[in-house]
Amino acid sequence: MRTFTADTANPAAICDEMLNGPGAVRITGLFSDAQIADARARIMAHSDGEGEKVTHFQGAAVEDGRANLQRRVWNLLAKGAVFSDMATHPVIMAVLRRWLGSEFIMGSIAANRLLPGGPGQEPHIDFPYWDFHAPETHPMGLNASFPMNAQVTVALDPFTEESGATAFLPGSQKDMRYPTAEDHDHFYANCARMTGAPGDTVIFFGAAWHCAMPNGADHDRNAVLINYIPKFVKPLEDMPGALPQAFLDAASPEMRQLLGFDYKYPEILDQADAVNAEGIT
Ligand SMILES: O=C(O)CCC(=O)C(=O)O
Ligand SMILES: [Fe+2]
Repeated sequence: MRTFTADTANPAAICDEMLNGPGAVRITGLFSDAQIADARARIMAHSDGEGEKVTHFQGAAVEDGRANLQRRVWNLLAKGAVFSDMATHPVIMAVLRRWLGSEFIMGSIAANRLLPGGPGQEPHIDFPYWDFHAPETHPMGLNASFPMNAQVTVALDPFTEESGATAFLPGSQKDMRYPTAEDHDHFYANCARMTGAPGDTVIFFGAAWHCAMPNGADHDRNAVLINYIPKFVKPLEDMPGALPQAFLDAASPEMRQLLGFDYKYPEILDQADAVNAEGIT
């Protein structure tokens, strides 16, 4: 996995790594220590104080009663301005404009906190491919020749092999397939790890097989996970529905784009202005 800095984060080079290379890159130096500390404190407080939340790819942990050692905090935009700053970071936006088209949107922004002793996840691919274990529910021929997903992971604690840094199988994004149980041995034997220091950021194509790994360290392993999708894909989280009106009213142009406000469909066309609304003339 190549490492870029805020200064060297060339969108074309990064997109080539994501599509044709391992599928993931690391970018260092995007966030200040104060931003990371602020984000971490908010996530710790929300995941201490709230009851269990919906989770995914955790079937085995639910069965053995350890699901509560991996905690989700959803709808992060409502939980601190620092999360809006992360989601709209100009270096990330520049990469994603090239990757998903200039009018891309955000599908979800959540935290994943792995407590010490916390379990890993099942190897998987991410939304909107996350139910591709039932490929017949998707269009025939769906493949990874073009992206409909980008994942951004911001590490808020040391991401080490011991603490459960995300594992991924380099190159697996090229073969659009949900990993089966028979694939797991190959995955664990050949995976790379998204290790890094607090503040390091990984951008990856969520069609690559990946998962959180068990946390064997003595500290929590927190991360902000952001899902981005093209403008025409239905988002995972209903963010406009979950955010206060004051947040929506004050949203920056970048945030309005991420919330889908620049792409108005579906619309009741019977009630739309009687104009020619699409076409080149
Ligand atoms: O927290 C991690 O390391 C990965 C989480 C993940 O892949 C997911 O929840 O989809
Ligand atoms: Fe994932």
